[in-house]
Amino acid sequence: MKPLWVLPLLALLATPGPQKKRVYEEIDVPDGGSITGTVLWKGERPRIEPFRIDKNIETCQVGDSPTKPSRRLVISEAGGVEMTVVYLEKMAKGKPLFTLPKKQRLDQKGCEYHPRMFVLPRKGKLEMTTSDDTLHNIHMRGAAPYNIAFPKKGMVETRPFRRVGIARVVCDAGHGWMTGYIHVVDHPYYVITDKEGKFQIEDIPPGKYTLNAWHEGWRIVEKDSVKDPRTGEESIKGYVFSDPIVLSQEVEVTPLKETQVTFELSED
Ligand SMILES: [Cu+2]
Repeated sequence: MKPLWVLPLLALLATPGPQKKRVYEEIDVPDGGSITGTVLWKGERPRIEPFRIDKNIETCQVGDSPTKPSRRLVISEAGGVEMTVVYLEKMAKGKPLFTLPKKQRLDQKGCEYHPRMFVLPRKGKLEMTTSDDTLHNIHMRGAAPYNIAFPKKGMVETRPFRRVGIARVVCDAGHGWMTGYIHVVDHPYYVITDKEGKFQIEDIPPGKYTLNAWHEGWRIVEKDSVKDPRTGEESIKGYVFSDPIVLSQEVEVTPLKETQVTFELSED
């Protein structure tokens, strides 16, 4: 019979260690296929209320009206939905991660983020700047913790991104409509739909996959407003928007062929 002290030791050895992190493997993809498609709006187009500008009107205003059209849901004339992130789920291997640009740039111009939606590879860097002579800040929540004030036009700050996930960006300087999304990713099979809602993912190892389309959501759920005690005037500091929407479908990628896919986004 084994001495009693051996038993806990054996139990310890039998216990699986901490879950091994899935590591994306970079390989050659000589027979890769591609997926092309469109994200389309289905049904009646929602009327989206423009944002009221109640601070720094001279910098933030476009045209004559002190409002800003919402950029959260942009539908082309033909019905394509811009700025939707289309990606393959759980990729184990494929083309190199840094086929996505490793260093990217985020500008603040006319009180908007440019671009307001992008995909950054993990361990990539973001150079942030401002073209406005107005105080802004880049305040991130989620996959990155940065909160950087930009009081001076032309100033530049660069930061690394190590965590995979979505970093939501807002400006707390009285520009509640300023929102952006940084998708920090660990594989390169991510694209963003263009103005016509179109996308293309290339060099995919043949096989069956789940393809997702992520949209930020466009409804305003709540307005965070403050009242000036002297004038009684109300100004909006920020908004709470409806949750992002993820559409999924199964796709099969065959060697050197193009697979066509359509996603339909709607009000319900
Ligand atoms: Cu701002």
